[in-house]
Amino acid sequence: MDIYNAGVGEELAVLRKTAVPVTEFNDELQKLIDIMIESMIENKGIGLAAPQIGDNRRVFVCSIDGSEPLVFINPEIIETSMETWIYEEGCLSLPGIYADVERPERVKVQAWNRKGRPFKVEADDLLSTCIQHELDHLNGVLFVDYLPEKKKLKFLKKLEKVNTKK
Ligand code: GNR
Ligand code: NI
Repeated sequence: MDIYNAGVGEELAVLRKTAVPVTEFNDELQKLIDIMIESMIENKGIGLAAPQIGDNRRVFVCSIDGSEPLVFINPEIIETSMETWIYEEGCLSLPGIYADVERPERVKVQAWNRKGRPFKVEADDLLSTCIQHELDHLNGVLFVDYLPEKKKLKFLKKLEKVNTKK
């Protein structure tokens, strides 16, 4: 499955949309989740959000260490730490672009799993960053949005250039 690229106009438009809550936990949702997990693994990502494969539902998957992926449906951050953590982020939708991003070090998230069961997780460091990065995707936010405007525009222009050459 191809990952949507922020350097392609129509794909960026999809990545910029706010995703909509899941209302039906049916077989079709299970298929979407399986495709997302496959795509994440195939592309060696530690997370993947549905808009990155062109689906507008509030779903993301995460596996920071190759263990059984966590599936988050309709996630909400219910607590964030005052302390922050800086990590050099990348994004499958922004290939070749990496930058330090400062985010809360710890988050508590409430979501539903693929069976439709509610759960809560407390995450820190890399898992916390990954969860926040993926939740941003569901709100149309990309990690470059946290950079100074000039730097952000430079990166987005670079991506556009790479993609018009193809
Ligand atoms: O694979 C990914 N690595 C990563 C590294 C630092 C911070 C966030 C991420 S998520 C990213 C996969 C992706 O684009 N998910 O949306
Ligand atoms: Ni991403």
